[in-house]
Amino acid sequence: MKKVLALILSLTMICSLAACGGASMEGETTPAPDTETESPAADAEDAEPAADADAVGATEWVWPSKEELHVGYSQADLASTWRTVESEDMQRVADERGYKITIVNAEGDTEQQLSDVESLLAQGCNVIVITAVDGDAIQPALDKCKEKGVPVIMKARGSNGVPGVDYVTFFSSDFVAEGRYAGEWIAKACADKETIKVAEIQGILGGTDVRDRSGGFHEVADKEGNFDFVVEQTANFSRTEAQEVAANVLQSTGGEIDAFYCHNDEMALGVSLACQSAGLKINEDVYIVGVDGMYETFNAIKDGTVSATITCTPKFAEQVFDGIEAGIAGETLETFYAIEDVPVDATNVEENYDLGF
Ligand code: GYE
Repeated sequence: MKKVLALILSLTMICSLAACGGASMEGETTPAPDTETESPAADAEDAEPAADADAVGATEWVWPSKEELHVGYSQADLASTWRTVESEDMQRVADERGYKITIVNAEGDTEQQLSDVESLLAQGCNVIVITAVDGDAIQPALDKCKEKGVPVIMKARGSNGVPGVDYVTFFSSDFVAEGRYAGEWIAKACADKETIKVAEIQGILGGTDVRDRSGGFHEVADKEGNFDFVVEQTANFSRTEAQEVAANVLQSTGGEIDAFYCHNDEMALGVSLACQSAGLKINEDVYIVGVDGMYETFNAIKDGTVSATITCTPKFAEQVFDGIEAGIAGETLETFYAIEDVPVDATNVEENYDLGF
């Protein structure tokens, strides 16, 4: 019970990395673990926002009353456990707090997502939450909401637009930090190697998660100076695709890979199968690092078939609804609320097991 409580508390610890002392949702925030990071995008090479709200002029958002609140949630896809849990969590919290919510699924299609947002507006949704398929392609949908002053909250896959202007705020893990954690874990595990041969298996291209998980990882690689990227390829967050990609990489390199960095756990589990079929011993011949913290991955870490993962919980609808309620109450929201992540490997999997999903 204590553990469960600790988990709930740790998941409730969110913070604006930009200004922990500034306007905030009362009682909900705590200092960020990495205060050097200003936004999830700030440290990725190409992630600088084009402008900021002060320069462009902040949008006047029209918040509904609590009684009239009708949230429209545009989910990017439901292709993974992560996304399914994310949507269920949004529905659950809306139900528990007695708010109306309409959830739509773009099935990974950017055009579909634009018409999804239009249809949510047409149905009278007065706060829109978006998990963007693509950080650029979502812009016309943001413009539609802006025209009406309908507040938009980005969730888990962001927008490349300007916070405060194109959308109100972004609730998410800090994907740059996740990439850094993965890079640091691999650098440490391979400390005895002159050159570290790395395969980076990426998620669905176009998402800010992929851009920043890659950006943070490459930041560490550049600093270390001995990462040799044998392959950088997408497997679309899919276990079966990752298994195929890894099988090909292992074949073409004769198994000469020191570490696979996978942008999610599904892919790490697929890569693990490919490595096992190729007769490689995980944690001896090759390291496999994922991101997400699925129970299945935690179990694989215990079995020694995955080396490590960085947690990235899909369950933070509570914080998103706290943000909506704060907006309704007239509070000024920060432009980014980070959900904390933890690197997990065989040394700390037991104590962090409850973070799984
Ligand atoms: O890591 C992955 C999912 O955007 C944070 O998308 C999310 C990622 C998550 O499909 O498993």
